[in-house]
Amino acid sequence: MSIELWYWPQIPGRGEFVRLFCEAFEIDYTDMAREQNADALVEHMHAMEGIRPFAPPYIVDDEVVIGQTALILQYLSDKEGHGSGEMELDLQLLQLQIDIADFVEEVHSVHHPIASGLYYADQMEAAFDKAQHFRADRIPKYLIHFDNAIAARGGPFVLGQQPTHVDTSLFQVMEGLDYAFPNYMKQMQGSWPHLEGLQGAVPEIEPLADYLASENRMEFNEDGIFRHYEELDEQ
Ligand SMILES: N[C@@H](CCC(=O)N[C@@H](CS)C(=O)NCC(=O)O)C(=O)O
Repeated sequence: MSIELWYWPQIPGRGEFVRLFCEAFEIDYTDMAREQNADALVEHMHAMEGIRPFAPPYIVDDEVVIGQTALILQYLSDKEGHGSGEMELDLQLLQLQIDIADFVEEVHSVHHPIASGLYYADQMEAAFDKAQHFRADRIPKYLIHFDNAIAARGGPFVLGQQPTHVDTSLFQVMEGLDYAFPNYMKQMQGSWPHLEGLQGAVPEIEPLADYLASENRMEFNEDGIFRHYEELDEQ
């Protein structure tokens, strides 16, 4: 049965982390709000009873409803048999996926440092200051952390030769940073060689290559999480 993915239809956002995993591992899913619209997503969220996800993305798998990107990926990976087969290692993969979620939140807070309910134009000054710290401290701290995780087993993926949900997510992180901070990422090229290796290896996972070349693959844009504003990428 097809899994329902519910996510905002206009942006790649956090939904893309779920899509990439499903596409790479050929998990059948229906992108509900892209087939319908954003109103359908809002209606669906409000109609749910019991313990509900706080925000999209979430999935519906028959009776099971799960929110939080990291948890969705862990659930699907476990269910479809794409984990390591060892509980401790699977938990470490989840740990990395939660690190990625933390980083994604920080990426968003660069262009929305004061409030996510305000427009970027209303918080540009704070965003400019925040971006300088983000580029100088936070990007290298996180990327070196992820690079070390890949290096532990020699790459190209975190588990070595076997790709997992962490690899498809790290790929999206690197693509997003290249889009949002092209000057910075160019200047820092070679600083995280294992991550760069992973970024080259993930698109070679065959079903994913087809998806990435298709029109279903959504471009980054200035309504999403990874946004390109020249002033935030000034060197
Ligand atoms: N920690 C959650 C964050 C979910 C989240 O912030 N979703 C955004 C879209 S990417 C949203 O719609 N947020 C609504 C809100 O925070 O009010 C995850 O990783 O899935």
